[in-house]
Amino acid sequence: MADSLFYWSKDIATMVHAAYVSADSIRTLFSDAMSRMYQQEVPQYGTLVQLVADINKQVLAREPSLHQQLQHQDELERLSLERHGAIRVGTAAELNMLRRIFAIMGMQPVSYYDLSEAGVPVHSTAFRPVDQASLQHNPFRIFTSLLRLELIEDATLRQQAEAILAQRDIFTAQARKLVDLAEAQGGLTEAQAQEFVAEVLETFRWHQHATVDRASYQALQDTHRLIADVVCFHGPHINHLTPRSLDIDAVQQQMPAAGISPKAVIEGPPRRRCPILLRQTSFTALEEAVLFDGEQAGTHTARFGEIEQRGMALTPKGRDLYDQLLDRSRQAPVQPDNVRHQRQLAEIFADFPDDEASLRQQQLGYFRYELTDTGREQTAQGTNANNDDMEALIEAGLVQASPITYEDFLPVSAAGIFQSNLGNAGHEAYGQNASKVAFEQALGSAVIDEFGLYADMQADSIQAVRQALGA
Ligand code: OOG
Ligand code: NI
Repeated sequence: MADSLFYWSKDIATMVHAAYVSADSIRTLFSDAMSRMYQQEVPQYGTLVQLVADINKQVLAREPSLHQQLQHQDELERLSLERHGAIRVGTAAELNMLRRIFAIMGMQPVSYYDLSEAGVPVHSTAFRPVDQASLQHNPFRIFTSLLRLELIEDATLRQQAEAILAQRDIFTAQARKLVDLAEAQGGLTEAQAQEFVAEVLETFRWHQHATVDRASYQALQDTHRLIADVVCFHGPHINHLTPRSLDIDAVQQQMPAAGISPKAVIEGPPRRRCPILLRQTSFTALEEAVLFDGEQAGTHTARFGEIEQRGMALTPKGRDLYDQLLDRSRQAPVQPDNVRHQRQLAEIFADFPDDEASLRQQQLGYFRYELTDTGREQTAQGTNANNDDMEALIEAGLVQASPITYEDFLPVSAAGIFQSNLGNAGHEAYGQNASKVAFEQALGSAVIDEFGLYADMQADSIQAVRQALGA
């Protein structure tokens, strides 16, 4: 009740100030600016974007039905644009401020990911739009990781890292002012939004100057390469951006010819008739010139490019099955290349139903239900279908169901992406270390449960169908 009152009053505030731009359009300003900056900073990423766009075009040309479907969903224009990026921060205060910044862009923290189990000393969330209209408008999200200094065993090094982090402010003074302003007045005007995005962009920019001397960098680097990346720079440089591919296998295969070196395998489920969850691949991080204290020249490896292909969101039951099969595949022999890895994966995933009817009837995936043209005609004529069983209505041709797209991330895949960029200097698991409570404390709010979001979307669509049918 208190919550709904709060939102209600905020809505009113935004209505009164019609001069404020929507959070959705601020997010688009931001994702466009990030894309421009990153292509400039990492030219190889620009090459990847071009390759993805070319292959997307080929796929659309050879699959007219997909072309039509994407056109119907208004997806063509944004097709090859970024879907997500990632950053890593060092302190609770940094994470907390990011939450406030992303909220202004309509991005909420969804899900908790523990990567310590995979030997990466971070835990993470994804800031993303949560409602259908905003996702449709621009689904851009940021996978955000918080370094867990408590996992550094060497106490001296841990204190040193803490001290270095305590000295930096990754936000500009003006960005802080504009966040306060946006919160106080309930929005930003067009000019304020432009300035806000320009100021926030500074946080994600690459800094060639490290904050430490070479020896300190090396000591942190030797503990874990990720720790050096988070601790030794002025800000949490965006470490990758990720456009959407319609044929990730083709991009993986064609990367070398475009002069890009892909990671060994595509993460996630295999190629399927009914795609599920998320498939990802990336090019390995580049070695870039940096200057340590005293202008000592050196290099640092952090930034890369990634692509993703999304499928349907799975229910907890579907996700359990996915996790089981993925586990089985991780126990199988490591394959020497992606083609053989994918073949093995496909064999193991033969146990995962691959037609929409089974996925629906076994409640493995989430679907959006709507009336068919026939269904709409019948309701227009006032015929009440006195059946509210969706499967029966589908059978009768009155209702159709389409998969709800998965908008989140996969911890095992994320760990695979991290690790492909940590070179040989991987780290063993930190043991069972998930600490959602500590993460939420740092964040300053709870993370939203992803399953709840999909379940609500499905339930809302069913409710709308029932209402239309007068059931
Ligand atoms: C984040 C890696 C995870 C994804 O797409 O799963 C990620 C990072 O390297 O900081 O972005
Ligand atoms: Ni990513």
